[in-house]
Amino acid sequence: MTEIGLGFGSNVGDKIANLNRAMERVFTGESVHFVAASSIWRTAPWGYVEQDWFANACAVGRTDMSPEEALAFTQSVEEELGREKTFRWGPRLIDVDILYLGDEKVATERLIVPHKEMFNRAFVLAPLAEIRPDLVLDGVAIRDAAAKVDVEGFAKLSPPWRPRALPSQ
Ligand code: PH2
Ligand code: MG
Ligand code: MG
Repeated sequence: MTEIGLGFGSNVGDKIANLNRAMERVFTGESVHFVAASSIWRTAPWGYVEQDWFANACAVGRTDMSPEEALAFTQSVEEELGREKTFRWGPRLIDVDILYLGDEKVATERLIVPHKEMFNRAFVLAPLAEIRPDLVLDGVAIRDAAAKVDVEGFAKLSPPWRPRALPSQ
């Protein structure tokens, strides 16, 4: 099994509930075993700024999925939650992005791993630095990358998602 890092975002509807539902869906079942989740953050919209603020979180788990399988899986979670197509960087009910998958390097039309833009995105780096500060991707530690980005308007909104306790026997 290798570690998978995932980024979650939502700026439509009940944003916090959407992130919690997505993490529930990702970590229930055999595909990805839960390791850790960040707090849920309020973040300023990036890219296309004329839209509502986002709720963002990151989580890590362990998986045997290939990059392509992981992409199909994250897309199925987005579909199940009711994501509809908008435009690039536009409003979305749920976005589940693969940030990294072990030390896999993928660059196809459909998928780039590690996530190409994550080092420019405070809404990924701030939550990821809570749970994986020492992780080094492309030669840069997440802690150092997170220290350099602008987190103006960011705030922690909600504690980390966690798996339900198993019912006691
Ligand atoms: N996602 C985008 C575009 N802009 N801004 C924030 N703050 N958070 C996001 O998750 C986000 C964004 C497209 O994926
Ligand atoms: Mg996406
Ligand atoms: Mg995204």
